[in-house]
Amino acid sequence: MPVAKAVCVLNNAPVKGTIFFLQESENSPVIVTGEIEGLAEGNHGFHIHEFGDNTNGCTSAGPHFNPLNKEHGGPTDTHRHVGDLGNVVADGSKVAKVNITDSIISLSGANNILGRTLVVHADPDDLGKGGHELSKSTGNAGARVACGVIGIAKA
Ligand SMILES: [Cu+2]
Ligand SMILES: [Zn+2]
Repeated sequence: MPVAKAVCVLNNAPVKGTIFFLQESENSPVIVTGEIEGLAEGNHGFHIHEFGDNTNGCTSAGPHFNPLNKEHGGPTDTHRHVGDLGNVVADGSKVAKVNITDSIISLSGANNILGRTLVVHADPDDLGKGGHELSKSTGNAGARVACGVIGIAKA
């Protein structure tokens, strides 16, 4: 597989941003970069959800992308959903700079995220460790404040 590139536009005022995905070859990690503005200062859950369906807003994206049927976790945990990318952190100017390298998501094969939805949440993802009834399914990250379908990027 040659270099694969994907892109996701988030646009749900005041939350706006563009996130890029780059994978050098089939078995390389995916490098996730970009910037999101309009977020309250602090941590915000950042996940790939199963469906690329926004017919009823971000709700239609369904649960976290979880082809291996595992419990929710943090990006470095063995037990995680494929879609679990942890948190992005917004600074005092409401901007989150994203720079994540992840070896579980892919732009091809069984863990392919193309055509699925990237979601940014209102609250921090507790990475499965918060002891809340939702910790092991969603990280208790709260409302979906912005989302977008991940598409093939122009080379
Ligand atoms: Cu999510
Ligand atoms: Zn999850």
